[in-house]
Amino acid sequence: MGKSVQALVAFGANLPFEGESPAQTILAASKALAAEGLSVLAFSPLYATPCFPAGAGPDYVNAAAVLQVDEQVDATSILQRLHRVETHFGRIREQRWGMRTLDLDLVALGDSVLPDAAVQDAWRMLPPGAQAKATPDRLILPHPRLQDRAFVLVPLADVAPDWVHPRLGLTVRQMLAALPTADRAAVKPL
Ligand code: PH2
Ligand code: MG
Ligand code: MG
Repeated sequence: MGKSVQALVAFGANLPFEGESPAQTILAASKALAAEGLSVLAFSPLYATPCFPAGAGPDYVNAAAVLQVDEQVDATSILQRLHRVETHFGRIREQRWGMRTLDLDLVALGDSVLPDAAVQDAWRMLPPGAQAKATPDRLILPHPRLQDRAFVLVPLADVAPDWVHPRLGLTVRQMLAALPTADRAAVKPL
């Protein structure tokens, strides 16, 4: 393997799958990544988090991982592998922000900005009202909502506190500190 980069992956689940709890599914999924050629460098503790948007379903279990991937491997290929693992753990409907047995989100790949800075900026700065309506039809990296979500940043701070957002110039630790205290406090170790 040549040079490698770190992929940051957010794990989420709020429905049981074949009798397994969301927490069990997330732990099993973290082990299943190896079969897709994705090696896990660090895996966070599990957290219980309130569903976003509030009232849209059961509370979630969330976690985060740092994967080591060869720099030759492109983001689309990583995404396909993550989707295969989701399918393996019963992910069926793709209703946006809907309930799910397993959600694996590629939130960042090294310091890549995809498809380009202007498009990442536009999606990141979308006003809240528009966020609920518009869905990007291609992969945007870093994930446009990364900086807003305590359920992503709290676990990410356990495994990649010093990763720097390539557009904001802020570390995970700094983005987390910028969130409302109540958002952070609502993310509880499981
Ligand atoms: N994922 C969503 C929608 N809402 N809420 C929490 N707490 N955690 C999630 O991972 C999550 C969510 C869409 O992927
Ligand atoms: Mg998600
Ligand atoms: Mg997803």
